[in-house]
Amino acid sequence: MVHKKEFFFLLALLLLWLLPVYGNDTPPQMAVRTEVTEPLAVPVATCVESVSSESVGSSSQAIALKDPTFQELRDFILRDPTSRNEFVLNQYECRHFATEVNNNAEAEGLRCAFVLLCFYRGQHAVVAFDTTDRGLVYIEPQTDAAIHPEVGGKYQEKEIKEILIAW
Ligand SMILES: [Ca+2]
Repeated sequence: MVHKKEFFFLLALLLLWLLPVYGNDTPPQMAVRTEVTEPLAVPVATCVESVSSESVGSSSQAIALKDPTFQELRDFILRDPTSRNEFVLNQYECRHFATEVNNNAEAEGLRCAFVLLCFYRGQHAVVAFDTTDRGLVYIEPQTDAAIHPEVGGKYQEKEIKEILIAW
């Protein structure tokens, strides 16, 4: 009898000791799993949402803009008043001419690029259009002239190191 009692007592103790161990062991594992899956799921969902909403915005903008023919570019640039603005040092310079032509062209639905001709010292801002019949045409927005800048070539007597085009 004593042996049986002791046996059951020990068995009960053992069960009491084991149960909390198992009880404690499983929830942290589950908690770790949920912690791992949840952060993964959330950014993916956020990315999909933000990408789709951004692409809707940019694609609807892209539809509104078109590449001009050379004639359409010519008509626009001769009509555009930007080149009549006065160059004012440190106030209204090449980058302002280029920005204004870019914005005026796109307000009329013509896709226009802001272009930086980078020299070894300094830069010069112009614009460009990807014409449907003559390809990429660079325009000097201070004079409305079509120009032909090339890397390694010269513009206003400075060697062009790099041409950056932002559409
Ligand atoms: Ca643009």
